Amino acid sequence: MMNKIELVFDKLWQQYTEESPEALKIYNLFKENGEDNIVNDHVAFRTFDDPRVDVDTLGKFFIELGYEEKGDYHFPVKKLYAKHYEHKSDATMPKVFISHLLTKEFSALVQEQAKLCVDQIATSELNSIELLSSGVHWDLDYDVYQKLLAESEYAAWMYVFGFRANHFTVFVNHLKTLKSVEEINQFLKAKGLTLNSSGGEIKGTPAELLEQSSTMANKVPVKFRQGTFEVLNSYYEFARRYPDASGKLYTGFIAASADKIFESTNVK
Ligand code: OOG
Ligand code: NI
Repeated sequence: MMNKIELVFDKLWQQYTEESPEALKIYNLFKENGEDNIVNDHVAFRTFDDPRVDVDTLGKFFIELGYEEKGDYHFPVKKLYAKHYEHKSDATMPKVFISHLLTKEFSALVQEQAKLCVDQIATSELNSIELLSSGVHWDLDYDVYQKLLAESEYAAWMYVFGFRANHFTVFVNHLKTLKSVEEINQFLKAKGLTLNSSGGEIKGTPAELLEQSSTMANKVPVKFRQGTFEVLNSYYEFARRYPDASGKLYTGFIAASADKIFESTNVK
């Protein structure tokens, strides 16, 4: 029997793998390679800074499930802010990384669009954890998408995909056959997959206690008012953690690395 939290993550995983089939393909490649215990390091969400849906508002759903706030992160160039959450007592539960777009630092168009999007969400949906996998609540317009894209890749992604897990992350420490991020990267490239190479294929170092890599998001067809267009959807991430001086595995995130991981959904 799955508990409440497991049910929430299971639903998010089903949605993620349906909407991002490449993640499921990689998961299955790992299984075929002998990995029978693929553990998630973290699950990431994106949102707008509108107080009805911002980081703290989504974070509250996890706090109600026994999570607590741990670290926060600033991304001044991308104009994003994020927090990470960890389960208070069950270390096997994935960490949660939630970021939001600082809409006020963008044009009136971005601010108005973000507000229009959130205005479409019913109050009952705003108050339910189901919001996390509720997708878009608004009609998609390709011109709006392109205008948002011109200002922020993140804003455009959020407009097209809305509320869902942006990505799941394999916890490399728990793998048996692929023991390092480097080995995973070689494995994926040999299978013809494309990695995010912004800032190098491996983000972070053992000295920083966290190494990460990710695939580039793959394109999926999306229906807009004007017709169907291909849009970059989502990626899969791999994280290896190292123990700190006290011997405890580092559980935080590195803003400089995360900054590059965000670019896994970049069009350009
Ligand atoms: C999140 C990017 C950052 C990490 O693990 O550093 C991240 C996103 O693309 O929404 O996931
Ligand atoms: Ni991540």
